[in-house]
Amino acid sequence: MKLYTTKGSGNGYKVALLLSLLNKAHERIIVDFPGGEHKRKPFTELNPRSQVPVLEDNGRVLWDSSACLAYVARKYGGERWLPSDPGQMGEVLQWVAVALNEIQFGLQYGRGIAQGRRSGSFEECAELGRKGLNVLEARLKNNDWLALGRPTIADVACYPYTARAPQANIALAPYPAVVAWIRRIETLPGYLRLD
Ligand SMILES: N[C@@H](CCC(=O)N[C@@H](CS)C(=O)NCC(=O)O)C(=O)O
Repeated sequence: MKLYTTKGSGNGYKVALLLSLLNKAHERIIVDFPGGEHKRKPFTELNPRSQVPVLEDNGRVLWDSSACLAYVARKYGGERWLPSDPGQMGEVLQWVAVALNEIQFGLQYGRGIAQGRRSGSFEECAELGRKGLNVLEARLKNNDWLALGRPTIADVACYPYTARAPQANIALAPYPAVVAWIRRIETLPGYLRLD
């Protein structure tokens, strides 16, 4: 299995984290972003969106971290990380939706602006990011995990850019349940360090 990612990509990291939690060997290929490798062939033939992560497994190519997480969880994780029961699957995926909305367009994009890699309104991103953090905090106040009372791809998807919120100049101190959840994820067997 090959995971195409780049240095510092939280989305690539999510997939690497799940593979590590599952103790699943894979080859990590670093795409040269400064050199623009993701914007030209052959990479654009793997992902027409010119983004990492991309996963290649047994001749199948998948792009977008959520699709990669769902694939790895179902193919190699049994019922544990993304169950096949429709209600349980829905419960997990609603949190993956938070990762793809408030966390990506709020915390991830806000971090990009704060670090000078992206243009746009930092305040608008920060506002959206805080909205996401409030939703996580409300859930995690009374629950150790985002869904099903155990770690699932919901936690994996939401973790990296939430943990990196301080790098986006968004303090986590007002969200103590989120901070405790971050520490909980970091003690899972097979946890892969986030840079
Ligand atoms: N929704 C996508 C977002 C992927 C994404 O934003 N990837 C970034 C790296 S973390 C990227 O490749 N950016 C390059 C670009 O958009 O040109 C996912 O979850 O995979």
